[in-house]
Amino acid sequence: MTSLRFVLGDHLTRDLSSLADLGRDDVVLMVEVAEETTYVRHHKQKIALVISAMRHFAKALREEGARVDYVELDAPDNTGSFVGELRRAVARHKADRVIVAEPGEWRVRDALMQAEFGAPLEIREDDRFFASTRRFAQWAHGRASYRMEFFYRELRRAHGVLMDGDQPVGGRWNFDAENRKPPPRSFHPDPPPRFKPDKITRAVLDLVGRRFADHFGDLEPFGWAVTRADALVALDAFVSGHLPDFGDHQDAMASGEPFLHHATLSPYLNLGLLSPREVCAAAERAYARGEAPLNAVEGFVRQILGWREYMRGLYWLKMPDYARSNALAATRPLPGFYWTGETKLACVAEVVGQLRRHAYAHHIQRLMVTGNLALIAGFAPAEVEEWYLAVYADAFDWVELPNTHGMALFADGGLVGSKPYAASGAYISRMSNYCGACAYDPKIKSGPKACPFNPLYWDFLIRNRARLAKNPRLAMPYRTLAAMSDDRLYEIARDAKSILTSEAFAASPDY
Ligand code: FAD
Ligand code: DLZ
Ligand code: SF4
Repeated sequence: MTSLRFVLGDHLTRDLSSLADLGRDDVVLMVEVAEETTYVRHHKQKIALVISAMRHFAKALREEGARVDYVELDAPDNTGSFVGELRRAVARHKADRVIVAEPGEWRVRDALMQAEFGAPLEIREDDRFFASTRRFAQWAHGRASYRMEFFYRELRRAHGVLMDGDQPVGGRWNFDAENRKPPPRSFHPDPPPRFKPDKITRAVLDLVGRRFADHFGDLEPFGWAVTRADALVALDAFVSGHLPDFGDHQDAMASGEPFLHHATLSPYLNLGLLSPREVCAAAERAYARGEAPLNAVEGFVRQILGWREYMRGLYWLKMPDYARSNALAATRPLPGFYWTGETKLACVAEVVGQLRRHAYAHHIQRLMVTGNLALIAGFAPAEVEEWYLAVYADAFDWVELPNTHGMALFADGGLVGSKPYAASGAYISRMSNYCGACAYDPKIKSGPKACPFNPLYWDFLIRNRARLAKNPRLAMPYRTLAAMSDDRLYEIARDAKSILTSEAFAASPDY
């Protein structure tokens, strides 16, 4: 009996369910395929990260004695798709079954389930998460709304994370209110560790440079960890160097400082090089030893045990219809500057420039700069989502989609968030130092010098009045709007129209 253990590029974990009972006659199949590298035009560093991590994982399996069949992108007979490569491999090894852990994307799971390979397919639960998709569905069943906070509390209780008996450590579940401080005047935390490319990574960098030269972003310098050992070094560096300060300035942004006290561990978690359990356990240990305060540790655990699990549960509960919803009927094409970074909006230029260099931006940059602009300007969700999926090293559909579609764009009509994260320039000005170097002024409300976020914010509320005015969390801005003079309303409409129809906001034909 030979079973083919199919390991996907984001399943790089030795204790994966599909590898748990790996037998001597079994073959582990890993494939680099054109379809995955080009279904969106991924950042060059993301392709290099995934492929190099795959090659290192295959090497580690071989060193352990496993039979590994690894198909490289340039292999002459490579069919370019998961289904094509599975068919070839079943025939090559005369396999009598194929075993795979649940793919992370609906697209891939659907393709595998629809296809014939010449052997039956067994899909096993991806048990690297705290909660199975079934558990989330049970929790969601019969609820009128799915609030992350309640799912998070349930998981903390179930897994005993930051618990004191049946009560939360410190007597509170949530320390968010302490985690919203603006950036201090001088804010230059150490950047995360970078790892020198070895021979395997160098070969991958050559491959990516050759085949994906027209994709977004700089390929080098490339400093991501591509092995579990190096990802563990990154985890240690975060826990000792940044976790203590993680909470206080979690929402702050600073020019020239992409990482601040954020973990930059999401690519490693999403690829499987680190497990969410070990990352949360490391944070809890730091708290127990008195090395990090509770607001920081709870804030960090909330991101992983809370948001990450919740987003995955919601994705699998609602797909595939979820991706097609467009609750605010947003249809404008994405402007070319999301790709080029060439814009007078200093905050957007900063984030896109940083993405080009690092394939990384932190949560508030994603939500309140590029996400907020896309929301209030009304860019089409599918185009915005393609952008987020392409430009981030950590982007995989199951986590990118609910964050973009739900949290940032409110395209799901309020499943993820109870109100849209729409904000004027005042928010960005308070939480960053970007505005000082901008051609616009966040304090000016109308006219050519006004920060574009200002008229667009009010125009968004006016455009969506019928959909949003009854939302109790938006009562205050709608009251402000109701008290505005006709002249002020005219200015808002005039300025928003002039921004949205300007050449600067046109879609780029190159993308
Ligand atoms: P930290 O701020 O240090 O947080 C620690 C960890 O918590 C992260 O590594 C991540 O695993 C987890 N986490 C934090 N927030 C979230 C969240 N909202 N959802 C899921 N996990 C979370 N995250 C991705 O992993 N992939 C994506 O493609 C992705 N796309 C996003 C798109 C938008 C529009 C928004 C608003 C958020 C998106 N996020 C995504 C969530 C979050 O921004 C990133 O996980 C985080 O910025 C990664 O950087 P970090 O490791 O430094 O995170
Ligand atoms: C993102 C990605 C890329 C760029 N390339 C590959 C690949 O060549 N082979 C592979 O197995 N996986 C790759 N991936 C990750 C897949 O897209 C990911 O496994 C699916 O999105 C399912 O979650
Ligand atoms: Fe961004 Fe407006 Fe500030 Fe310029 S003034 S950096 S556009 S928020």
